[in-house]
Amino acid sequence: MVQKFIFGTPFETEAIVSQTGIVTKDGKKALEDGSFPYFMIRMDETGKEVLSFSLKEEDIVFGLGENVRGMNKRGWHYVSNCSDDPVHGEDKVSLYGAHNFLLIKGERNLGIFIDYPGKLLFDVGYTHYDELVISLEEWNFAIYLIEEDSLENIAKRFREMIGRSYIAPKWAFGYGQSRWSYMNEEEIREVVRKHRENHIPLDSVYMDIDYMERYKDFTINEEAFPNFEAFVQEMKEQGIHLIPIIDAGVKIEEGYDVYEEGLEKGYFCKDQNGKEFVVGVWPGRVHLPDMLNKDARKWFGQKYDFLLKKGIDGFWNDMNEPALFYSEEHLEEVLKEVSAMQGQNLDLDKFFHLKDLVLTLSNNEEDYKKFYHVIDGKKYRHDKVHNLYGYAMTRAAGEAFEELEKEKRILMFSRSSYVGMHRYGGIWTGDNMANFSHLLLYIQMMPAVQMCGFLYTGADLGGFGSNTSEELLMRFLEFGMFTPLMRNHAAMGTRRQEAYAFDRTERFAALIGIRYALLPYLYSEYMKAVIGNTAYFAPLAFAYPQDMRASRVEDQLMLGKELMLAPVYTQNATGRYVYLPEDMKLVRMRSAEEIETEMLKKGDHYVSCKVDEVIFFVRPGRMIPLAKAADCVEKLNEKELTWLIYEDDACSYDLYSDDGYEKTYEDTAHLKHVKYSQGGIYGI
Ligand code: MIG
Repeated sequence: MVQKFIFGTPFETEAIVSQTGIVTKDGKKALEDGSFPYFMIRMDETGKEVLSFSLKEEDIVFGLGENVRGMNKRGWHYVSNCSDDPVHGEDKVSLYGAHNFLLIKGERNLGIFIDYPGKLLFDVGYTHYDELVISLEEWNFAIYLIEEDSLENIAKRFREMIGRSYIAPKWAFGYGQSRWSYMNEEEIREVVRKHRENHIPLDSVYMDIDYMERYKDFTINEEAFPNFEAFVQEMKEQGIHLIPIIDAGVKIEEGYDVYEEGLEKGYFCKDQNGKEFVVGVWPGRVHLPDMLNKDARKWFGQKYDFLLKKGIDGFWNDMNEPALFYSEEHLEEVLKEVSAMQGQNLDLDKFFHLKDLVLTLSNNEEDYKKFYHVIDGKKYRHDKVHNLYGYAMTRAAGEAFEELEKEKRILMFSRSSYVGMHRYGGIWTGDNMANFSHLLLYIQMMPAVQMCGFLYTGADLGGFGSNTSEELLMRFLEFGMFTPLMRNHAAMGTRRQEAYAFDRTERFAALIGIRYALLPYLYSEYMKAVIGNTAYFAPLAFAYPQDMRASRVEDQLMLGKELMLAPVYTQNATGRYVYLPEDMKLVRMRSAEEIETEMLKKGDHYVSCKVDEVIFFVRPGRMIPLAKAADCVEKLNEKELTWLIYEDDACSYDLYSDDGYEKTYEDTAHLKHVKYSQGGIYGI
């Protein structure tokens, strides 16, 4: 059962696309007549009304998508406020996304979704351990309460409400190499050559901001890429897809068509006086396209055609929180104050004031209140709808692709997001660092992000913002090989971290080869999860709700109905403790061919896992297909599969397979029921 309570006049975010079967009530009235369940309204310390939910000692709170801390969000507070913050410490409260979905496992399970595009606080037992507090800037929102017979079914019901998740092309399940920045064709050629020479599988190379002419969207630096179209083609012939980045801001420059058109049509965000708002990002001064305005969105989406026409079939959308290095207005203020300090004796107070002052330049809250959107003829101040910007940018692209590429799937993922964007693209988890703790964060984030419909996801493997190590990259890959997006990405200036950059290149080749062996299974699970609104990754509580120990496990997760993963995420480990909620078969892979298995009993085990091995567990009655490793997805032989089977009793698997480009997703011909019994495989 789903109940929707409306308070005030909510902004239509289009997060929810199916209202079927949802009982809608007026929130205020429901409060008065006592039909608003679970929550109380109380005043907070500042005298503001907040929603309060009382938590029992044993309640677990899952959800909140892309966020810091564990799978169980209890004991910390989180603010939905899409932020460009590259330091994902435990002390943070906001990352790049706003995913206002909670899933409470308690005496009665409950799903909660708050549809509200502005800033929103979730205090999940942080101020008071027994209270969940939800606090909004304005009381214009809808709250959905979802009750079903299991956690799994609540999550499924929510996914039905928010609509089918974006479907990536199959090649985008191959391994991708990225680095900010590969400066020109030659560098990219070399990356590809080194992968191929070392038999490290590779399907894509990402192009960061340096492919553009001075960071201008929808341009190509012709010195670095003199014949871009031919280069795209050359790469295709080697099985490589080039994936350019697109930034939110449009450079202010006379003669630059995107700027001039946007200006002429009035498609950029304006200040309160109706003048185009100026902020600084990569290209220097830019305007922000009003992605929330239908016409502007359509216009911006069509711009991707510039690259589609050159043979490009994938993109990543960046800086769309939107990130602001500075606003012209505030920069002026700061510069004035700073120059007034010249020649002064800066004592402690003055010096720190100067330091703090400069820090107020980027992503300043006040700046987000200085520009406006025009949506269906009405003006909205940006901060009121802030969390929708990345969503709208990706929607611009997604809607354009449907029109421009009717037959073909286009890869698209974004940094910033809100629930609803999952229909147009996936997400990557932004600027992590090369820390073991960020590997754990990644493991913990995946089920939460996927509950919100973002199935095509992954983190920067190896870590983005600092120097990685051979060991850390291997461990990252050993979990990353299970995530739909598997991309190695690093920041400019960091140690090189391509799979051939370390001593044990053959071991990297073998590990990445395992991804390709697993690919028929992973792709099948992804497609079934998208079509059936089921979980690809899930916390153990979904599969073993009665097992309180399993429900509280923070470093293992379920993949489909078949596997449990228990990645190693600590330095110098040669194994780890694993909790098995039931008997399982341990699988240890050293390469696509070197596979070792062992039957293990329910309970605790110490399982060895060397730095260059991957382990996972198969559940009773289940089996999964394996292919041979290949250089790229196109070369994967999906006709000759072998099967990894739980044990010698009857096992079965529903295998989804299609050509990976077409859009006939729901054609039942793609699904085969495969059975194992008495030594034989049937149904394939
Ligand atoms: O301010 O384009 O998260 O993946 O490499 C940094 C350069 C801008 C942030 C993205 C990162 C990308 C980088 N971008």
